Amino acid sequence: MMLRIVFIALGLFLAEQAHGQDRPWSERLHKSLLPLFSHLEDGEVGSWGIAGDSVSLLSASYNWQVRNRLVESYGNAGEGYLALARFDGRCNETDNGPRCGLDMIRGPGSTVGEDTGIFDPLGYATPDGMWGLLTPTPFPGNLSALVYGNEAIVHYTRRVGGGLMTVRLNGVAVATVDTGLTSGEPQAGRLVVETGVTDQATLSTLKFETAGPSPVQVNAVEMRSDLAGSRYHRLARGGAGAFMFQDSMTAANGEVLRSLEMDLLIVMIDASFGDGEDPVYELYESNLATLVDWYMAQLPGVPIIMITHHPFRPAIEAQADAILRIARQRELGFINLYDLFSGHEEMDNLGYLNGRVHLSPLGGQFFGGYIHGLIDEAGKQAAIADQNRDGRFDFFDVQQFFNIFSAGDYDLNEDGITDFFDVLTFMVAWSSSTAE
Ligand SMILES: [Ca+2]
Ligand SMILES: [Ca+2]
Repeated sequence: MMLRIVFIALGLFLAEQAHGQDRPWSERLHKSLLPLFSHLEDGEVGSWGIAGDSVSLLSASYNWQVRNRLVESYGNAGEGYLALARFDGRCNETDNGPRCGLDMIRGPGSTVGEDTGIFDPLGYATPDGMWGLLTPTPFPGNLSALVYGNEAIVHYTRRVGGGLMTVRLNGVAVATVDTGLTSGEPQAGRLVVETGVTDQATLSTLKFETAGPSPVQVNAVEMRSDLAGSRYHRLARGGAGAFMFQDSMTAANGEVLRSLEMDLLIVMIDASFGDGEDPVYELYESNLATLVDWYMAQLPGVPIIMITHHPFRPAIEAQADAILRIARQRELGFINLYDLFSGHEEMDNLGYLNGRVHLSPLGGQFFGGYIHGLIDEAGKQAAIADQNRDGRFDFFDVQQFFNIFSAGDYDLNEDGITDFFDVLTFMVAWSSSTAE
């Protein structure tokens, strides 16, 4: 009886926290974060990605800050999926990531795709429109990538006209791959290379070479470690809007995305070409809904959190409303960055912007810290609430908690003793998780 009263009181307390404004700060985060944080809290690999635009691409931005904080808390399970396209692997003092991984040495006969703008035909075969291409003349085309991790997964495209490729690890040939198909649409190819490295500080060199008269398309390297912790996949493309991303809706890209074994996909995509006229962007909502429905169909069981942009231009407000509607209709997670500031001027005065749109390193710190704070709190609560790890929050979790608690030692709040505050920690987590 006593417990029931406490639960009801907690429910009322939490209801009081609901926001007065039209757009909430966030919604359904607990449910969305349960798979990721169950894995992280249980000492396993938590794999997650962000499908975004330039705000989720650049080195100074929020995404690397979220990645850094999760790695700091839970460990580094590898640097994840990173395209070979125009990325110089910078990691100086003002850049947050992605460490120095995937620095490229481009040999003769190598071309890489743009990291911004409309997807080109080679880019249709990748989730972010980015690619590398090796052509056999005038020399055997080659390109090297410096990678971290004990496992490097080479993502390439199999297509009609694709040629043979030799893959070298630190100079030694480890595989020859046939990237050709006799007919049909391009397919996803995936080669797993064990690097022999056991830490996350040693770089290995992967070299891709044409081994015949035909070109080879290599798109990205996915870096994995066998350590527990966070593994972040960058799936963003500069300037790409909801309509432009629809070029990535292919069977091959669905396969690539599934192979990343994500526990969470974050979607944060602006309006751009094909979404209508600025500032109305009348096609944005339906285009984004189409894309999100495709992600949901391709990634069954993978939660999605939709995030609005910071208010760098007036059109972001209508987008924030559209994103909220899409998230609610599909019971997805939602985070609202739009209402944090009054607009460009306020953020600029705080030093959070780098030009008109993008985040400065300070802005990256702020927004990364803010998003991490939200997901860390909700994710940890979700992992506590789902005591029996069946992916649901219900009374069986309460039962499980009290079974373990009454057996004597259950220091949930990690203060060294088992007492009523551990009960409270559980109840707050459970109430917050079930309240969504
Ligand atoms: Ca449960
Ligand atoms: Ca305790």
